[in-house]
Amino acid sequence: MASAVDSATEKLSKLGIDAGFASSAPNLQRNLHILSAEQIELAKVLLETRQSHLFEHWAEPGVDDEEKKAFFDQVTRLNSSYPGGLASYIKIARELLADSKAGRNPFDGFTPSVPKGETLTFGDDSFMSFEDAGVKEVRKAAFVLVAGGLGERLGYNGIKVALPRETTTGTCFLQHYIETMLAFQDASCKLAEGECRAKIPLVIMTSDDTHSRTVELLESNSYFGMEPDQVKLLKQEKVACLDDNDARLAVDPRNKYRIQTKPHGHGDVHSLLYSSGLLNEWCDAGFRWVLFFQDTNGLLFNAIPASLGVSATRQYHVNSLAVPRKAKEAIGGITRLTHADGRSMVINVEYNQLDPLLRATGFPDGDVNCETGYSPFPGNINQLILELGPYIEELTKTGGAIKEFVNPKYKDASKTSFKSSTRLECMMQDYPKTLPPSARVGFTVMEPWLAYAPVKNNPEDAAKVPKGNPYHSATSGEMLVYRANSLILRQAGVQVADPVQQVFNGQEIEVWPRITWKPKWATTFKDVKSKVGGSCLISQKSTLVIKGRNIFVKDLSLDGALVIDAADDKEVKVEGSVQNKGWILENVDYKDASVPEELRIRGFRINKIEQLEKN
Ligand code: UGB
Repeated sequence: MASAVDSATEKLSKLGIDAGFASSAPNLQRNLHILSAEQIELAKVLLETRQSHLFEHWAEPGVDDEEKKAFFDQVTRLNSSYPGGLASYIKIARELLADSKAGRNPFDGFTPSVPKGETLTFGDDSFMSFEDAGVKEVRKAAFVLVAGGLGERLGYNGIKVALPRETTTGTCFLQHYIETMLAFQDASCKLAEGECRAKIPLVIMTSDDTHSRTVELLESNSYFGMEPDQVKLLKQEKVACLDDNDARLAVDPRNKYRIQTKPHGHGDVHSLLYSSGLLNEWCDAGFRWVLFFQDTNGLLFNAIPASLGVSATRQYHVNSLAVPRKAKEAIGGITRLTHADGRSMVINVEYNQLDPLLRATGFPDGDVNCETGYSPFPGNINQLILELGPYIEELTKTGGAIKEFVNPKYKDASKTSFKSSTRLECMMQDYPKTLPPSARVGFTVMEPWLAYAPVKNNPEDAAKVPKGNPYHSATSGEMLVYRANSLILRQAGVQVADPVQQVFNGQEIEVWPRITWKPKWATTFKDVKSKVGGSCLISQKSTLVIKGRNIFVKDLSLDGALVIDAADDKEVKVEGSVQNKGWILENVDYKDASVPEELRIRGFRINKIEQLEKN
């Protein structure tokens, strides 16, 4: 024992730490000699921040020593992955918890108003010229997918990016995203002067919940055609849970030698990008934009060329993509907030905060639709386009730290204890909160049918969505892809039949012809227009799958299923009349466990009865 005490005393004196520092935690004091110098320093941080309870149940030296070391491994990770370390996390938590207890509104002093942005109408001249500008720029863009969320609201057991975007071809979200980026890369390079070897980088932010399955999905599919070095994964760490208003770190109920942790939110993406060094690498390689997007919006890339064109033309440092929002829809509202002292910013107000903010600032009805049938505040779809230079400049000041919030569920009105532990959270769209007034912050509003079809709600919750509001379910996620493609073809002159109404998993929805195409066939409206012509007709029960690059559809009359594929260097003309029994949608119940989960959550599966397949 004497030698253990000597070894601890020696380490402490080397560290310049007073031997009495651990007297408030006798169980820790007895174990000091098994810890390394770094671990002792972290122990000191914990005691200084009043966390001695973490050691109350520590056993005598010799018992559970490996667990004690593992505890400090975890503390090391929690400390190094948070800007400013654990001491900073605990300090901020105390401040935010005190504000929350006092009922202080984070928007105190601010009045909301409806901001002005760029509103685009699909297919008109201005849309087309923004698309042209966007395609030129996109080879200078890096894409960042935040995919660390578990998708608790959806309740799906796999990772969300592996879900089929639509089940006609079974292409999963990640495949569709990557193939679209590769199509952008090709189209943009063709417009470059001289030789262009641009490779659009893709970063995927994962978490412990999604990391290994994302790696597996990429590796088992040869990165869906991207070069492996084009794709980088950055894993976010969870943050420590808090048990009370004094920010006492919560002991994990499953292991007394661990701190309980929970996700910190998608806002982590900024500090991870900053610390990875990628931003400077991109800057040195001539990249100009960073585009952020989420895991399951099958229509998001329809909006990218035109909105990137808006960013480039309007010289926006920040451009948030938005769609008209239905009151109470679970998407944030883009709002101008003006402070009594004159400060003003355009920022997302999250869906759970918009109604109370409006009620507190002279709008007694809160979050309601106006005469247009929509909320006057555009809905944030969380696709952000940031200009790289100003982004690096800002992160150099902040280290990528994003203003956090805390949302404790109190046991009662005294607000002294929580129902369960809480933690700090942050959102990527809060990035503009720290920007100086000179920053050019704008937003672009697109039509919802074109740009937004997220998969977030499980069938039961989707069926309860107020009538007229979007379901945000696997059912709507797929059906809206067919609707968007049908409407795009209609605008290009194809006679696409009207949809029929059908009910799947309790959700009444329009069923359009199941039309899909590979991104290499078309990523802009100009592409689509150049590849369809004459007098084409597609009936409601039809399925059309276009897989090749140079496929020209002319004078086609389709009533059934047609699948066309062609090598990239071949030109193919599709014309004439195709009629067959086609592919039929059959209802399945979401509770029917005999059906694979991916299908069950949609409420239908496709019975491929008869088709014409041309290769
Ligand atoms: N995500 C992470 O990568 N890490 C995390 O810790 C958490 C999430 P949700 P929600 O679509 O329009 C957002 O849970 O609550 C990823 C915006 O905040 O789907 O629906 C996750 O994998 C809201 O303003 O977010 O709200 C996913 O890709 C609104 O715009 C993404 O973050 C809404 O999305 C979003 O996670 C929207």
